[in-house]
Amino acid sequence: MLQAATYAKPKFPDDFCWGVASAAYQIEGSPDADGKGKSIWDTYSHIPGKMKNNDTGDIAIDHYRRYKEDIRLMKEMGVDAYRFSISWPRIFPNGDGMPNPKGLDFYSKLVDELLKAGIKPFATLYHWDLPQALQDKGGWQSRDTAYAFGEYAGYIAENLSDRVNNFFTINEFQNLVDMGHRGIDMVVQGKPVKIELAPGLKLNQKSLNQVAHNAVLAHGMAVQAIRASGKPGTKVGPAEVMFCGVPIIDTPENVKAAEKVTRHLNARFLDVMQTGKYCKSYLEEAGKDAPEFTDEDLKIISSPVDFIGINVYIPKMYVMASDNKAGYEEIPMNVSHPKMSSPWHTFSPEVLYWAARLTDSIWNPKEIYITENGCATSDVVDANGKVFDEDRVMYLRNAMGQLQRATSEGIPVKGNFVWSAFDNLEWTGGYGTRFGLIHVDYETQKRTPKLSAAWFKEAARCNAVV
Ligand code: BGP
Repeated sequence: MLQAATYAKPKFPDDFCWGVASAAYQIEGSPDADGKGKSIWDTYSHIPGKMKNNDTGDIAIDHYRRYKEDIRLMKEMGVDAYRFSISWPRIFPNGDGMPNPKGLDFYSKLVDELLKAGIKPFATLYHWDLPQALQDKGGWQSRDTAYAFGEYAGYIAENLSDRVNNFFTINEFQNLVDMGHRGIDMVVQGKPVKIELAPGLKLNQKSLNQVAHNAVLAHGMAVQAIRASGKPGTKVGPAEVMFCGVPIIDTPENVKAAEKVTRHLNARFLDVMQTGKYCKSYLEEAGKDAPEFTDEDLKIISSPVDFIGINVYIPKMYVMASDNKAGYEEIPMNVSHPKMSSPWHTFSPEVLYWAARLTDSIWNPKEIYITENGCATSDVVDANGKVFDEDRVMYLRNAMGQLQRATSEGIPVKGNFVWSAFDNLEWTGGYGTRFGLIHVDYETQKRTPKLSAAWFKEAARCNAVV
Protein backbone atom coordinates (compact mmCIF):
# COMPACT_ATOMS: atom_id res chain seq x y z
CA MET A 1 0.00 0.00 0.00
CA LEU A 2 1.26 3.49 -0.78
CA GLN A 3 2.05 5.50 2.29
CA ALA A 4 0.77 9.08 2.42
CA ALA A 5 3.60 11.62 2.44
CA THR A 6 4.09 13.39 5.76
CA TYR A 7 6.35 16.19 4.50
CA ALA A 8 8.21 15.95 7.82
CA LYS A 9 11.51 17.80 7.65
CA PRO A 10 14.56 15.75 8.67
CA LYS A 11 15.95 17.48 11.76
CA PHE A 12 19.47 18.21 12.91
CA PRO A 13 20.34 16.75 16.35
CA ASP A 14 18.59 18.59 19.24
CA ASP A 15 21.79 20.21 20.50
CA PHE A 16 22.90 21.42 17.04
CA CYS A 17 24.19 25.03 17.12
CA TRP A 18 23.03 27.51 14.47
CA GLY A 19 25.85 29.99 14.45
CA VAL A 20 27.32 32.90 12.53
CA ALA A 21 30.97 33.96 12.31
CA SER A 22 33.13 37.07 12.00
CA ALA A 23 36.73 38.21 12.53
CA ALA A 24 38.09 41.24 14.36
CA TYR A 25 39.94 43.03 11.57
CA GLN A 26 37.06 42.53 9.14
CA ILE A 27 34.44 44.24 11.32
CA GLU A 28 35.78 46.18 14.29
CA GLY A 29 37.37 49.38 12.99
CA SER A 30 38.77 51.66 15.76
CA PRO A 31 42.36 50.59 15.03
CA ASP A 32 43.92 52.86 17.66
CA ALA A 33 41.18 52.85 20.30
CA ASP A 34 41.91 52.20 23.97
CA GLY A 35 45.60 51.47 23.59
CA LYS A 36 45.45 48.93 20.76
CA GLY A 37 48.76 48.17 19.05
CA LYS A 38 49.16 47.91 15.29
CA SER A 39 48.54 44.61 13.56
CA ILE A 40 50.07 43.37 10.31
CA TRP A 41 46.74 44.15 8.63
CA ASP A 42 46.86 47.78 9.79
CA THR A 43 50.23 48.00 8.07
CA TYR A 44 49.48 45.96 4.97
CA SER A 45 46.12 47.51 4.11
CA HIS A 46 47.76 50.94 3.99
CA ILE A 47 50.28 49.90 1.33
CA PRO A 48 48.87 51.42 -1.88
CA GLY A 49 47.67 48.82 -4.37
CA LYS A 50 47.47 45.88 -1.96
CA MET A 51 43.73 46.11 -1.28
CA LYS A 52 40.93 46.40 -3.83
CA ASN A 53 40.09 50.13 -4.09
CA ASN A 54 42.71 50.68 -1.37
CA ASP A 55 40.04 49.76 1.21
CA THR A 56 41.24 49.38 4.80
CA GLY A 57 39.74 48.11 8.05
CA ASP A 58 40.08 51.54 9.72
CA ILE A 59 36.32 51.87 10.02
CA ALA A 60 35.00 48.56 8.67
CA ILE A 61 31.48 48.12 10.08
CA ASP A 62 32.37 50.06 13.21
CA HIS A 63 31.52 47.02 15.30
CA TYR A 64 33.83 48.11 18.11
CA ARG A 65 31.38 50.91 18.83
CA ARG A 66 28.17 49.31 17.56
CA TYR A 67 28.48 45.83 19.06
CA LYS A 68 25.28 46.15 21.10
CA GLU A 69 23.18 46.87 18.02
CA ASP A 70 24.91 44.02 16.19
CA ILE A 71 24.17 41.55 18.96
CA ARG A 72 20.53 42.68 19.00
CA LEU A 73 20.33 41.97 15.24
CA MET A 74 21.86 38.52 15.70
CA LYS A 75 19.38 37.78 18.46
CA GLU A 76 16.50 38.80 16.18
CA MET A 77 17.90 36.44 13.56
CA GLY A 78 17.64 33.49 15.95
CA VAL A 79 21.39 32.91 16.28
CA ASP A 80 22.40 30.28 18.90
CA ALA A 81 26.14 30.90 18.79
CA TYR A 82 28.54 33.58 17.59
CA ARG A 83 32.10 32.89 16.54
CA PHE A 84 34.13 36.12 16.80
CA SER A 85 37.86 36.68 16.96
CA ILE A 86 39.91 38.49 19.55
CA SER A 87 42.42 41.00 18.23
CA TRP A 88 45.76 40.01 19.77
CA PRO A 89 47.20 43.57 19.54
CA ARG A 90 44.24 44.95 21.50
CA ILE A 91 45.23 42.64 24.35
CA PHE A 92 49.01 42.77 23.95
CA PRO A 93 49.82 45.95 21.97
CA ASN A 94 53.45 44.82 21.70
CA GLY A 95 52.62 41.17 21.12
CA ASP A 96 53.93 40.13 24.52
CA GLY A 97 54.91 41.70 27.84
CA MET A 98 52.33 43.93 29.47
CA PRO A 99 48.64 43.29 28.68
CA ASN A 100 46.28 46.19 27.98
CA PRO A 101 43.27 45.87 30.32
CA LYS A 102 41.13 48.16 28.15
CA GLY A 103 41.51 45.78 25.22
CA LEU A 104 40.32 42.88 27.32
CA ASP A 105 37.48 44.98 28.61
CA PHE A 106 35.97 45.28 25.11
CA TYR A 107 35.74 41.49 24.72
CA SER A 108 34.52 41.09 28.26
CA LYS A 109 31.62 43.47 27.54
CA LEU A 110 30.96 41.77 24.20
CA VAL A 111 30.72 38.38 25.91
CA ASP A 112 28.39 39.71 28.63
CA GLU A 113 26.13 41.23 25.98
CA LEU A 114 26.06 37.96 24.01
CA LEU A 115 25.17 35.95 27.11
CA LYS A 116 22.44 38.45 27.95
CA ALA A 117 21.02 37.88 24.44
CA GLY A 118 21.13 34.10 24.93
CA ILE A 119 23.91 33.68 22.33
CA LYS A 120 26.82 31.33 23.09
CA PRO A 121 30.22 32.97 22.56
CA PHE A 122 32.88 30.97 20.63
CA ALA A 123 36.15 32.93 20.57
CA THR A 124 38.90 32.54 17.97
CA LEU A 125 42.25 33.62 19.34
CA TYR A 126 43.92 34.35 16.02
CA HIS A 127 42.22 35.37 12.82
CA TRP A 128 45.28 36.74 11.04
CA ASP A 129 45.91 40.07 12.81
CA LEU A 130 49.38 39.42 14.23
CA PRO A 131 50.78 42.27 16.35
CA GLN A 132 53.08 44.25 14.06
CA ALA A 133 55.66 44.32 16.90
CA LEU A 134 55.99 40.53 16.58
CA GLN A 135 56.18 40.70 12.79
CA ASP A 136 59.09 43.11 13.23
CA LYS A 137 60.86 40.36 15.20
CA GLY A 138 60.28 37.69 12.53
CA GLY A 139 56.54 36.98 12.86
CA TRP A 140 55.57 33.39 12.14
CA GLN A 141 59.10 32.69 10.88
CA SER A 142 60.19 32.84 14.51
CA ARG A 143 59.47 30.19 17.15
CA ASP A 144 59.15 33.01 19.67
CA THR A 145 55.81 33.93 18.10
CA ALA A 146 54.53 30.48 19.10
CA TYR A 147 55.62 31.07 22.71
CA ALA A 148 54.02 34.54 22.72
CA PHE A 149 50.80 33.03 21.37
CA GLY A 150 50.76 30.52 24.22
CA GLU A 151 51.06 33.35 26.76
CA TYR A 152 48.33 35.36 25.10
CA ALA A 153 46.04 32.28 25.02
CA GLY A 154 46.65 31.64 28.72
CA TYR A 155 45.85 35.24 29.60
CA ILE A 156 42.56 35.10 27.64
CA ALA A 157 41.58 31.79 29.21
CA GLU A 158 42.31 33.15 32.68
CA ASN A 159 40.11 36.17 32.08
CA LEU A 160 37.29 34.95 29.85
CA SER A 161 36.82 31.22 30.43
CA ASP A 162 34.42 31.90 33.29
CA ARG A 163 31.99 32.94 30.51
CA VAL A 164 33.42 31.58 27.25
CA ASN A 165 33.39 27.78 27.15
CA ASN A 166 34.73 27.27 23.64
CA PHE A 167 37.91 28.57 22.05
CA PHE A 168 39.36 28.14 18.58
CA THR A 169 43.12 28.62 18.46
CA ILE A 170 44.05 29.72 14.94
CA ASN A 171 41.91 30.40 11.89
CA GLU A 172 42.92 28.70 8.63
CA PHE A 173 46.52 27.62 9.11
CA GLN A 174 46.83 26.70 5.42
CA ASN A 175 45.89 30.17 4.26
CA LEU A 176 47.75 32.16 6.85
CA VAL A 177 50.88 30.25 5.89
CA ASP A 178 50.61 29.96 2.11
CA MET A 179 48.65 33.09 1.21
CA GLY A 180 50.39 35.24 3.80
CA HIS A 181 53.96 34.06 3.27
CA ARG A 182 54.15 33.30 -0.42
CA GLY A 183 50.81 34.14 -2.09
CA ILE A 184 48.92 31.54 -4.09
CA ASP A 185 48.12 31.31 -7.78
CA MET A 186 45.16 29.17 -8.74
CA VAL A 187 43.42 28.59 -12.01
CA VAL A 188 39.66 28.44 -11.57
CA GLN A 189 37.82 27.31 -14.67
CA GLY A 190 40.61 28.52 -16.89
CA LYS A 191 40.97 31.91 -15.18
CA PRO A 192 43.98 32.84 -13.06
CA VAL A 193 43.18 33.78 -9.45
CA LYS A 194 45.92 35.23 -7.22
CA ILE A 195 45.41 35.57 -3.48
CA GLU A 196 47.76 37.22 -1.01
CA LEU A 197 47.30 38.02 2.67
CA ALA A 198 49.34 40.11 5.13
CA PRO A 199 52.24 40.22 5.70
CA GLY A 200 52.57 39.54 1.96
CA LEU A 201 55.97 37.79 2.05
CA LYS A 202 57.50 35.67 -0.71
CA LEU A 203 59.30 32.92 1.17
CA ASN A 204 60.98 29.85 -0.27
CA GLN A 205 59.54 26.38 0.41
CA LYS A 206 61.85 25.57 3.31
CA SER A 207 60.96 28.78 5.17
CA LEU A 208 57.29 28.29 4.34
CA ASN A 209 57.33 24.81 5.89
CA GLN A 210 58.98 26.29 8.98
CA VAL A 211 56.25 28.94 9.22
CA ALA A 212 53.68 26.12 9.02
CA HIS A 213 55.50 24.27 11.81
CA ASN A 214 55.64 27.37 14.02
CA ALA A 215 51.91 27.92 13.49
CA VAL A 216 50.95 24.39 14.61
CA LEU A 217 53.40 24.67 17.48
CA ALA A 218 51.61 27.89 18.52
CA HIS A 219 48.31 26.01 18.36
CA GLY A 220 49.67 23.29 20.67
CA MET A 221 51.07 25.85 23.10
CA ALA A 222 47.69 27.59 23.19
CA VAL A 223 45.87 24.30 23.87
CA GLN A 224 48.21 23.62 26.79
CA ALA A 225 47.90 27.18 28.12
CA ILE A 226 44.10 27.00 28.00
CA ARG A 227 44.15 23.66 29.86
CA ALA A 228 46.43 25.22 32.47
CA SER A 229 44.64 28.56 32.94
CA GLY A 230 41.05 27.96 31.82
CA LYS A 231 38.14 26.98 33.99
CA PRO A 232 37.77 23.16 34.11
CA GLY A 233 35.66 22.01 31.18
CA THR A 234 36.82 24.79 28.83
CA LYS A 235 36.94 23.36 25.32
CA VAL A 236 39.48 24.12 22.62
CA GLY A 237 40.34 23.12 19.06
CA PRO A 238 41.62 24.51 15.76
CA ALA A 239 39.54 26.23 13.02
CA GLU A 240 41.25 24.98 9.90
CA VAL A 241 40.35 25.42 6.25
CA MET A 242 40.19 21.70 5.59
CA PHE A 243 41.48 20.79 2.13
CA CYS A 244 39.13 18.11 0.94
CA GLY A 245 39.38 15.60 -1.88
CA VAL A 246 35.75 14.83 -2.71
CA PRO A 247 35.08 11.40 -4.23
CA ILE A 248 33.29 12.10 -7.48
CA ILE A 249 31.18 8.95 -7.11
CA ASP A 250 30.58 7.42 -3.68
CA THR A 251 32.20 3.99 -4.07
CA PRO A 252 34.43 2.33 -1.42
CA GLU A 253 37.50 2.62 -3.71
CA ASN A 254 36.93 6.31 -4.41
CA VAL A 255 36.33 7.05 -0.72
CA LYS A 256 39.63 5.36 0.14
CA ALA A 257 41.37 7.44 -2.52
CA ALA A 258 39.72 10.59 -1.13
CA GLU A 259 40.92 9.74 2.40
CA LYS A 260 44.45 9.26 1.14
CA VAL A 261 44.63 12.54 -0.74
CA THR A 262 42.85 14.46 2.04
CA ARG A 263 45.34 13.30 4.67
CA HIS A 264 48.18 14.37 2.38
CA LEU A 265 46.61 17.76 1.65
CA ASN A 266 46.33 18.45 5.39
CA ALA A 267 49.68 16.93 6.38
CA ARG A 268 51.22 20.11 7.79
CA PHE A 269 48.17 21.03 9.86
CA LEU A 270 45.23 18.83 10.92
CA ASP A 271 47.12 15.62 10.31
CA VAL A 272 50.16 16.44 12.46
CA MET A 273 47.89 17.92 15.15
CA GLN A 274 45.83 14.75 15.32
CA THR A 275 48.53 12.12 14.83
CA GLY A 276 51.62 13.74 16.38
CA LYS A 277 53.74 13.10 13.30
CA TYR A 278 54.32 14.43 9.82
CA CYS A 279 53.07 11.75 7.43
CA LYS A 280 55.46 9.91 5.15
CA SER A 281 54.07 11.34 1.92
CA TYR A 282 54.63 14.91 3.19
CA LEU A 283 58.18 14.29 4.40
CA GLU A 284 59.03 12.57 1.12
CA GLU A 285 57.58 15.41 -0.91
CA ALA A 286 59.26 18.10 1.22
CA GLY A 287 62.69 16.36 1.12
CA LYS A 288 65.38 18.85 2.18
CA ASP A 289 62.72 21.53 2.58
CA ALA A 290 61.10 19.71 5.52
CA PRO A 291 60.86 21.88 8.66
CA GLU A 292 63.22 21.56 11.62
CA PHE A 293 61.41 20.04 14.59
CA THR A 294 61.92 18.00 17.73
CA ASP A 295 59.93 15.11 19.26
CA GLU A 296 58.92 17.48 22.03
CA ASP A 297 57.42 19.85 19.41
CA LEU A 298 55.31 17.02 18.02
CA LYS A 299 54.00 16.24 21.51
CA ILE A 300 52.98 19.85 22.02
CA ILE A 301 51.42 20.12 18.56
CA SER A 302 49.31 17.02 19.14
CA SER A 303 48.03 18.05 22.59
CA PRO A 304 44.53 16.54 22.68
CA VAL A 305 41.73 18.86 21.53
CA ASP A 306 38.01 18.75 22.28
CA PHE A 307 36.85 19.31 18.72
CA ILE A 308 38.03 20.03 15.22
CA GLY A 309 36.67 23.18 13.60
CA ILE A 310 36.72 23.20 9.80
CA ASN A 311 36.07 26.08 7.41
CA VAL A 312 34.46 24.58 4.33
CA TYR A 313 33.78 26.43 1.09
CA ILE A 314 35.09 24.42 -1.86
CA PRO A 315 36.56 20.99 -2.54
CA LYS A 316 40.30 21.16 -3.09
CA MET A 317 39.64 18.66 -5.85
CA TYR A 318 37.29 15.94 -7.04
CA VAL A 319 38.98 12.53 -7.10
CA MET A 320 38.56 8.94 -8.13
CA ALA A 321 40.61 5.83 -7.37
CA SER A 322 43.45 4.95 -9.72
CA ASP A 323 46.15 2.26 -9.99
CA ASN A 324 48.84 4.92 -10.38
CA LYS A 325 51.47 5.39 -7.64
CA ALA A 326 49.47 8.06 -5.80
CA GLY A 327 46.35 5.87 -5.70
CA TYR A 328 44.05 8.62 -6.93
CA GLU A 329 43.37 10.73 -9.94
CA GLU A 330 42.16 14.32 -9.89
CA ILE A 331 39.06 15.03 -11.96
CA PRO A 332 39.40 18.43 -13.64
CA MET A 333 36.57 20.88 -13.05
CA ASN A 334 34.52 21.78 -16.10
CA VAL A 335 34.35 25.42 -17.15
CA SER A 336 30.56 25.09 -16.95
CA HIS A 337 30.65 24.17 -13.22
CA PRO A 338 28.32 26.63 -11.40
CA LYS A 339 29.93 29.41 -9.36
CA MET A 340 29.20 31.93 -6.62
CA SER A 341 30.51 35.46 -7.02
CA SER A 342 34.03 35.28 -5.46
CA PRO A 343 36.54 34.36 -8.17
CA TRP A 344 37.60 31.18 -6.32
CA HIS A 345 34.14 30.03 -5.29
CA THR A 346 32.79 27.13 -7.32
CA PHE A 347 29.43 25.88 -6.07
CA SER A 348 29.88 22.39 -4.63
CA PRO A 349 27.56 21.99 -1.64
CA GLU A 350 28.43 18.28 -1.26
CA VAL A 351 31.80 19.36 0.13
CA LEU A 352 30.00 20.07 3.43
CA TYR A 353 29.08 16.40 3.70
CA TRP A 354 32.44 15.09 2.57
CA ALA A 355 34.55 17.46 4.67
CA ALA A 356 32.64 16.34 7.78
CA ARG A 357 32.73 12.67 6.84
CA LEU A 358 36.43 12.59 5.94
CA THR A 359 37.37 14.57 9.07
CA ASP A 360 35.51 11.90 11.02
CA SER A 361 36.93 8.89 9.22
CA ILE A 362 40.54 10.11 9.00
CA TRP A 363 41.00 11.78 12.40
CA ASN A 364 38.06 10.57 14.45
CA PRO A 365 37.60 13.72 16.62
CA LYS A 366 35.09 13.75 19.47
CA GLU A 367 33.23 16.68 17.93
CA ILE A 368 33.29 18.65 14.70
CA TYR A 369 32.18 22.23 14.09
CA ILE A 370 31.83 23.82 10.68
CA THR A 371 33.50 27.05 11.71
CA GLU A 372 32.77 28.80 8.39
CA ASN A 373 30.76 28.30 5.27
CA GLY A 374 28.85 30.81 3.20
CA CYS A 375 29.13 32.77 -0.02
CA ALA A 376 29.42 36.21 -1.54
CA THR A 377 26.57 37.36 -3.76
CA SER A 378 25.93 40.67 -5.51
CA ASP A 379 23.51 42.14 -2.99
CA VAL A 380 21.74 45.47 -3.44
CA VAL A 381 19.16 47.22 -1.33
CA ASP A 382 16.09 47.68 -3.55
CA ALA A 383 13.72 50.67 -3.70
CA ASN A 384 11.68 49.21 -0.83
CA GLY A 385 14.72 48.77 1.39
CA LYS A 386 14.89 44.99 0.91
CA VAL A 387 17.80 42.74 -0.05
CA PHE A 388 16.65 39.67 -1.98
CA ASP A 389 19.73 37.45 -1.95
CA GLU A 390 17.86 34.41 -3.18
CA ASP A 391 21.08 32.89 -4.51
CA ARG A 392 22.56 32.89 -0.99
CA VAL A 393 19.37 31.19 0.25
CA MET A 394 19.82 28.58 -2.48
CA TYR A 395 23.47 28.15 -1.47
CA LEU A 396 22.72 27.76 2.25
CA ARG A 397 19.80 25.41 1.68
CA ASN A 398 21.98 23.11 -0.37
CA ALA A 399 24.99 23.32 1.94
CA MET A 400 22.91 22.71 5.06
CA GLY A 401 21.09 19.84 3.33
CA GLN A 402 24.45 18.16 2.85
CA LEU A 403 25.36 18.81 6.48
CA GLN A 404 22.06 17.33 7.59
CA ARG A 405 23.01 14.23 5.59
CA ALA A 406 26.21 14.08 7.65
CA THR A 407 24.50 14.40 11.04
CA SER A 408 21.83 11.88 10.06
CA GLU A 409 24.62 9.35 9.43
CA GLY A 410 25.91 9.93 12.96
CA ILE A 411 28.90 12.13 12.11
CA PRO A 412 29.36 14.25 15.27
CA VAL A 413 28.89 17.73 13.74
CA LYS A 414 27.80 19.91 16.64
CA GLY A 415 27.13 23.14 14.81
CA ASN A 416 27.65 25.39 11.82
CA PHE A 417 28.80 29.01 11.69
CA VAL A 418 27.72 30.87 8.57
CA TRP A 419 30.34 33.20 7.16
CA SER A 420 29.32 35.87 7.81
CA ALA A 421 26.93 37.60 10.18
CA PHE A 422 27.49 40.98 8.48
CA ASP A 423 28.96 42.24 5.23
CA ASN A 424 32.56 43.14 6.05
CA LEU A 425 36.06 43.78 4.75
CA GLU A 426 36.85 40.64 2.77
CA TRP A 427 40.62 41.05 3.12
CA THR A 428 42.28 42.14 -0.14
CA GLY A 429 38.88 41.80 -1.87
CA GLY A 430 37.77 44.91 0.06
CA TYR A 431 34.18 45.90 0.70
CA GLY A 432 32.80 44.96 -2.72
CA THR A 433 32.53 41.29 -1.76
CA ARG A 434 29.43 40.85 0.39
CA PHE A 435 29.26 37.67 2.49
CA GLY A 436 26.79 38.81 5.17
CA LEU A 437 23.34 37.63 6.18
CA ILE A 438 22.97 41.27 7.20
CA HIS A 439 23.70 43.97 4.65
CA VAL A 440 25.82 46.94 5.70
CA ASP A 441 25.71 50.31 3.95
CA TYR A 442 29.30 51.44 4.44
CA GLU A 443 28.44 55.15 4.04
CA THR A 444 25.76 55.26 6.72
CA GLN A 445 26.55 52.04 8.66
CA LYS A 446 22.88 51.10 8.30
CA ARG A 447 22.29 47.38 8.81
CA THR A 448 19.58 45.59 6.79
CA PRO A 449 18.89 41.89 7.35
CA LYS A 450 18.76 40.17 3.97
CA LEU A 451 16.33 37.51 2.79
CA SER A 452 18.97 34.96 3.84
CA ALA A 453 18.68 36.22 7.46
CA ALA A 454 14.98 35.31 7.36
CA TRP A 455 15.91 31.91 5.93
CA PHE A 456 18.46 31.39 8.69
CA LYS A 457 15.92 32.30 11.36
CA GLU A 458 13.35 29.82 10.11
CA ALA A 459 15.93 27.05 9.61
CA ALA A 460 17.28 27.60 13.15
CA ARG A 461 13.73 27.65 14.56
CA CYS A 462 12.84 24.36 12.84
CA ASN A 463 16.34 22.91 13.37
CA ALA A 464 16.04 21.71 9.78
CA VAL A 465 16.59 22.76 6.18
CA VAL A 466 13.70 24.97 5.06
C1 BGP B 1 37.96 32.65 4.92
C2 BGP B 1 38.34 33.57 6.05
C3 BGP B 1 37.26 34.55 6.40
C4 BGP B 1 36.53 35.09 5.19
C5 BGP B 1 36.16 34.03 4.18
C6 BGP B 1 35.56 34.58 2.91
O1 BGP B 1 39.11 32.15 4.30
O2 BGP B 1 38.63 32.83 7.22
O3 BGP B 1 37.84 35.54 7.20
O4 BGP B 1 37.16 36.18 4.68
O5 BGP B 1 37.28 33.24 3.86
O6 BGP B 1 36.40 34.54 1.82
P1 BGP B 1 37.24 35.73 1.19
O7 BGP B 1 37.24 36.86 2.12
O8 BGP B 1 38.60 35.18 0.98
O9 BGP B 1 36.57 36.02 -0.11
